[in-house]
Amino acid sequence: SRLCRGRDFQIHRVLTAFNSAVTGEREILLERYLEGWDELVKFLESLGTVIGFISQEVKGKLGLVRELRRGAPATEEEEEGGDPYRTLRSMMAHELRAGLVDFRRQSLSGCRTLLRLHRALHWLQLFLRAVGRSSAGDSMGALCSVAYNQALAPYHSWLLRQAVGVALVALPDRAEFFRIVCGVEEAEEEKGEREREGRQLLERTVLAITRVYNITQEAYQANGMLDLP
Ligand code: 1Q0
Repeated sequence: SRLCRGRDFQIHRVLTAFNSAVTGEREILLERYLEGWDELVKFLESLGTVIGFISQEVKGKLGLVRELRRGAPATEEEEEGGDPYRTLRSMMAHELRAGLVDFRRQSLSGCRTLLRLHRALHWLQLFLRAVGRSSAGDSMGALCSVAYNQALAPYHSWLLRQAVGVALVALPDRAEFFRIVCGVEEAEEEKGEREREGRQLLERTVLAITRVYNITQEAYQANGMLDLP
């Protein structure tokens, strides 16, 4: 039912995960990064079957990175740090060293897989920022597709772009969106206050996501991996 939508989703868990994903040395801790996505998947799953192919896609990518992580023994050079998939940079170094990154063909590397999530995070950053600045009556579908066209559509086939267009009808409206962000059913007279809190939470989440996005972007750029097939 509509009231149950997003019940398990907690935006503050997204905020905590992405905030704690960044270390003092501007490293991205992969497990925290993936946990941020786990929480976003809960939101997606609450939107129902039309969106199902999107949450399946995200879960598939998350599962793949975790599988690589479980299967990767640290080489001698890496021994000290232990887990080569601990941070984004260590994953990149490890996969480059092990010859797992294919620059010409599609592969199953963590680098190319996480790049897909990274581009999706760009979409999310643009979308949530637009939601935070929206006013009553604005269409979430419209905000969503503006962000999609900018951040993700350039990487998607024509067919997929049509499917995404269809999926957008499953988006909650603005009021419900803020209800999900705030986590509780509000009384009519508390709506203004709730929305103010919701906006603040959104703003902080956008900041956390932006920081993670920028650091990740730098790492991909530094390794010439922004176009990995
Ligand atoms: C709010 C939900 C609307 C989401 C609309 C955004 C469009 C997403 C399009 C996803 C298409 C998935 C189908 C598969 C695509 C792959 O071909 C593609 C490339 O991978 P590959 O292996 O073929 O090279 N994969 C991707 O591009 C990954 C894309 C994943 C998109 C995930 C976006 C979902 C974000 C969800 C978080 C929503 C939470 C918002 C609310 C939080 C605050 C209340």
